[in-house]
Amino acid sequence: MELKVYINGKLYPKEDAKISVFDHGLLYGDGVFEGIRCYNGRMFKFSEHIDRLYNSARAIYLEIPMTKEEIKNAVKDTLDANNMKDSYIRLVVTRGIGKLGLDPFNCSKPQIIIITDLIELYPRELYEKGLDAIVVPTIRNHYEALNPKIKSLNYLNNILAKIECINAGAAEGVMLNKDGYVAECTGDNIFIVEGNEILTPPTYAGILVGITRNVVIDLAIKAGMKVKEEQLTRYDLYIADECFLTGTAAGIIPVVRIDGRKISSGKPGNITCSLLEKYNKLTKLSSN
Ligand code: PXG
Repeated sequence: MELKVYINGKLYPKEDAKISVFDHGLLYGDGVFEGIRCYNGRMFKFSEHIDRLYNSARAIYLEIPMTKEEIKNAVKDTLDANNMKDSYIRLVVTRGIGKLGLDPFNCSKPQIIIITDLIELYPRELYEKGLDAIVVPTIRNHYEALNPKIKSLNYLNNILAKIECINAGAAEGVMLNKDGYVAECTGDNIFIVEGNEILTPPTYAGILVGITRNVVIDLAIKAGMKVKEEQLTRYDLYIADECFLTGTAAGIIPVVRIDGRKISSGKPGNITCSLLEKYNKLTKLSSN
């Protein structure tokens, strides 16, 4: 069956799902998005993703012409139309069609796009073996320039970092912030383990406040583990006992090497594996 894509209330076959070349989403990266998972017919942290979408939109002065409930129903209808139980959902809101020129106020109406497809960010075996990361030269956007809390269509900052890590032969790139502290990876948040403490950069480090990050913090606290949001340096990464990344597409993935230095024994750590197991259980049981 051919994939159907939702655009502004209608479903189109994949080949006919098109947006104008005058859409400011294309011309200027002017818009916002979410990546959401549906596991076995159950939406995972749906409200959290929808809330973040609306917050991103508000931050860029974009009014989404649908209620949160309407958007949720549109996502469910698109999944049904595609007969999909396990899916990666890409929900995009663009500024809409306008004239050439930056002015967003001449754009007619935001375009709402829902793609329900599959995504595999990292090969399966990396979940068992762990991945190699490097600290990339490109720093994360300054939060007073384009706040990383906004999940905008402007991903060049992260794409440049991705190019740098791929060129260096690494699977992921750790991005520092303007002060030289660890921020996050190109499409994932970062955690380290030191002794019995789990550490992750605070939101004021200038990061996307990942929904998976929040889920993992909750899981760890519930399991009686100690979690701290703390500014981290490259040194902290190098001497960590364990390291892992979190994100909607990746889930939890272990990191075993950073800038050529082995993390501990070079194998995924016990705390990482235990959190990964808890996370997998939770996604299997997830509901709204
Ligand atoms: N940081 C950045 C910069 C991200 O883009 C995360 C952290 C993790 O956030 P969540 O809420 O997913 O735990 C992200 C997530 C895509 C795609 O379509 C993008 C993300 C996740 C999945 C797919 O390219 N970004």
